[in-house]
Amino acid sequence: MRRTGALALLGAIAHGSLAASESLPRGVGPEFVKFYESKTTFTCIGNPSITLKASQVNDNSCDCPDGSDEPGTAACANIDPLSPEQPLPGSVTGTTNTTAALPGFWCANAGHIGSYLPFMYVNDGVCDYELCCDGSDEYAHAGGVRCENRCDSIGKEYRRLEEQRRENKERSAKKRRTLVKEARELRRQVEVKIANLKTEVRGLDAKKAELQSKFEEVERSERGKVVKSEGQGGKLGVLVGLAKNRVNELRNTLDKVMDQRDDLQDKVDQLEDILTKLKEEYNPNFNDEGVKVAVKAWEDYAAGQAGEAKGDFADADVMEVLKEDSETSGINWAEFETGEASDVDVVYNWEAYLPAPVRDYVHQKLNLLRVWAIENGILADNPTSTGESRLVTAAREALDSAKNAHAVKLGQLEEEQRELEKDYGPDDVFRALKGKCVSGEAGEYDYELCWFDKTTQKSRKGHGSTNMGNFVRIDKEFVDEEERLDGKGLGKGQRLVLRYENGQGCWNGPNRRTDVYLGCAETDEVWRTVEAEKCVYRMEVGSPAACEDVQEPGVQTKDEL
Ligand code: MAN
Repeated sequence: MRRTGALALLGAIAHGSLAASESLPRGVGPEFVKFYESKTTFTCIGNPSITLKASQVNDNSCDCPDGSDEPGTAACANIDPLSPEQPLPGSVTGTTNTTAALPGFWCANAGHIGSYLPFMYVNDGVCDYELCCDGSDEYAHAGGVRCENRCDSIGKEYRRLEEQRRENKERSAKKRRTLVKEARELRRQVEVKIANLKTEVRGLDAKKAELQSKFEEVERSERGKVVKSEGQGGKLGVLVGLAKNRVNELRNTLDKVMDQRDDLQDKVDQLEDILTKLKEEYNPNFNDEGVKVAVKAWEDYAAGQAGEAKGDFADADVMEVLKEDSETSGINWAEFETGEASDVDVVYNWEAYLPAPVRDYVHQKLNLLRVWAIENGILADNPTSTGESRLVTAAREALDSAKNAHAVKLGQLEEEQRELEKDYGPDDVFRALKGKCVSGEAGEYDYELCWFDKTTQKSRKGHGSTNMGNFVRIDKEFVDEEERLDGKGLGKGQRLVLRYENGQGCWNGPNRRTDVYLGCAETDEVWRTVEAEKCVYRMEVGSPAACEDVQEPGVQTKDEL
């Protein structure tokens, strides 16, 4: 079996190629026929100054520096591009340091596909069916080898596989067309969303502007009103303010009295301890009248204390009284401070009883008058920062919420616009895959690719999962890999590569990243994942989205009709 790499280098020539005719020297490929037509002489292809006799062609002696006089033997094999590095040590002819004019020995392979075989394999005693199914490379039967022509069966199998590949390609292309259709619909939906959001944003723009001018107008017109301060709001409001202050004062005083009481109790306890000790430790035999009187007095005091009912109020009750007033304890002052119209509000509210057009007119006129009075120093202006009227507050809050709603919608609009402009590959096809994931196992891990989101490594031993990168962009790269029989490979050519970067940090290294190479397949599938270098992963993934559309030119699909 020969090096399969030779396949790539030689390249197959199309079906139905011109087979070397009887009169042509052996091994001449169709595109070189013109150099070998003369019956008398031969001119070296790469060295036209050298002309040989026709009999020197294929005489098993390398006469042309480019090897073109030996298209059908291995005599010039050492200048074959697949030969070892040149010039070979000890090369006698000195012709080895040249470029070969011919790509190899031409096997016509009738019934299959003609191809070139490296000269060094001509008559080497091995049948090279991979490239030379007709066995013509072993025409000299070196070592008694006879290579039968197998082109019929090899060609048949090849065509069967080709047909299978073509059908697969067609099915994949069909799936791709479906994906493109889905992507188009998704794009349309985003466009509709954008249009709607634009309308909403315009509406909110207008509303914001309207509320802005309303707020400014209200603020201007309210400047003339009596402004609230704590406890205002008519007589009741004033009373509430005073009562709240008074209660706070009493609470503070009670707090201080409780502290004093606790200090005094400590002192009493200390004195009682001293007297108890005196009673227990004095010597009654010393007839000290003063001590005896003191002890007797202490005993009377102690007896009286024991009989006395404790008139103490419970400390818990006092603590309850000392607690700050709030919604849940004491008095909820807020109930009295808000919700009640001020005397001034009442005056203003009389307008509400007027018919609407009159009310607006009167309100406007009065306000204008009031503003005029303020502006001309007749009425006092009231700083809004300390006591904003409820009307102004309401107008400001309405404006703020319109501003917020506007900002939120604008954010959504910008996000959708970004989404629309995102690169989803040729024909926008990958838009249809967004949000979907596909996974496959390798070694001790499951590897998951979430399209346009992230790649993840999941331990099958239950050690959790690791982010291997977040999607950044689509690139293209040229790959050159052998075709695989199961079709699950990248093959050769320009391939789309999805870059996922900035994943979880690698111990003592950079953040993990993944290059996702895409190949054409009928279904989404992770073919293989390898850790090319530490924490740098390479995934090979098949997807119909990565296929070329093999639709014949001029043939319209049902969708397009
Ligand atoms: C984990 C896995 C490996 C990686 C090492 C780096 O074991 O994510 O793929 O090489 O961490 O420490």
